[in-house]
Amino acid sequence: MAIVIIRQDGKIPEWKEALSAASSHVPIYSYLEEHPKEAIDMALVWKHPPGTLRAYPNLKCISGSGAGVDFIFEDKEAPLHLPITRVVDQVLAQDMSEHVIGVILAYLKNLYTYKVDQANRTWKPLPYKRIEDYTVGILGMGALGIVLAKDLVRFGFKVQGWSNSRKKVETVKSFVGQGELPDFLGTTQVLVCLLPLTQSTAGILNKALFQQLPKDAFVINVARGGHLVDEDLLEMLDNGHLSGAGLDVYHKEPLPISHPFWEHPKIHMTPHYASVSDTRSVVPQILENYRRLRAGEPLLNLVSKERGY
Ligand code: NDP
Ligand code: OXD
Repeated sequence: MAIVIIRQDGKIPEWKEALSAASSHVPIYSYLEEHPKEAIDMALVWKHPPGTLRAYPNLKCISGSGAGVDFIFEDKEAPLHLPITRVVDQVLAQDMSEHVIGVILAYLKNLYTYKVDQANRTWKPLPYKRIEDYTVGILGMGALGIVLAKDLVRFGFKVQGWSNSRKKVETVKSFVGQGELPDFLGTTQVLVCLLPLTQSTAGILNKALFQQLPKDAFVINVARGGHLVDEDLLEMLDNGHLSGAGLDVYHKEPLPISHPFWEHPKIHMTPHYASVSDTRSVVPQILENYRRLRAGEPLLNLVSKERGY
């Protein structure tokens, strides 16, 4: 019985230390060190190299160490018949909410423009926008979207959300399914994508969707690069329909240096770091799931194979 950590972002020591500190009796290994493959029953993964999970003949659970699990489904060699779990965490949700609110406020108060003006030594006061005049529409009202919606309401925004199932969040209008998407889009001035990347949501941020937003809408994608059709965004920014975009995620990460997003004046980029699993906060749910796995009890935060999230 043991857990292996598989990730390529240099954070294995941090995760190993946090897991070991919280549980002295479960052996924790990095996939890069010598370790007994037959002893591994849980793999804690984040963008693992495809195929690496095949090394573990007694694996019983794939534990994603972030909220999104699209990278697990993309690994065609992964044992997808095993239970897959993901992270649902209040700190992750709060960090995401703070990031998105920061991007929206920077847009409403012209902070992106003033940064450029400062670099050019230009003094040019601009009319700013008020929170009370803005409706934020959130695509994806799950663990992250709902926390964001509640925070935006507290700030004084009008807020609406779109999801598969109807949500009841005070003063937040709930839209469901393809049938209600046009009405949702027609009244959304700032669109935030917080959907999981699945077969039904890939490429959803496309020209047809953007055209249904009011003129001058601002788009924020903090979900996955695969949601966005890059050329469609560029076209809708350049023809003046959209006023700007805040992007945290990209088809290829790091974004290749030749990509047009880097130099686009209406695109404001961050490097997929809107919200990051905090080991202190997340480790207890990983170890609780490990205990449940060993005890044959139902796992927390199970991913649905049918829905892909
Ligand atoms: P959840 O699974 O909790 O929520 C997903 C939401 O999307 C649900 O409300 C779900 O509806 C809705 N949804 C899914 N598919 C559809 C569809 N086809 N049509 C309409 N609604 C749909 O996910 P989280 O909130 O935890 O995370 C969302 C995503 O955010 C992650 O998958 C990840 O990609 C991204 N993320 C990005 C980070 C970053 O730093 N940039 C950090 C963390 C996460 P319903 O509720 O009815 O099921
Ligand atoms: C996640 C992420 O899905 O960091 O948790 O993108």
